[in-house]
Amino acid sequence: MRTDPWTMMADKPGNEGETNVITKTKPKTQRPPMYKVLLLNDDYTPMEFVVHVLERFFGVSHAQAVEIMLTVHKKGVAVVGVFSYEIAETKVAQVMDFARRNQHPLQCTMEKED
Ligand code: TYC
Repeated sequence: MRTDPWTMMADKPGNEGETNVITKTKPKTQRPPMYKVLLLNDDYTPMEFVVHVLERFFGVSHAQAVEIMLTVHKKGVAVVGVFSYEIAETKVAQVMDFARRNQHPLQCTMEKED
């Protein structure tokens, strides 16, 4: 014997004249929030150091690294990547630690994507 809602709700003796409405609710697939990793300009960190950081921690080519570095240099800030919270946190910590160990004031932060 069938017991699925479509069969149960079907017009038949005992269900005469009733309106059969079944709403299928689509399960909302919710994505985890993503975080932008930002690199900030300063007057002291050498350009080559920033380029090296971008190649080393963000896996970009030398040409891309130079391009991003120059964007930060000219505009003051640039998004260098978008990651899950944990990955973004790790990238920021790696950059900040590497800059500090090399005595450069380079700043890297993260920001939740809208
Ligand atoms: N403005 C620095 C300089 O002229 C270079 C620089 C670029 C520093 C990007 C930080 O995130 C930065 N040496």
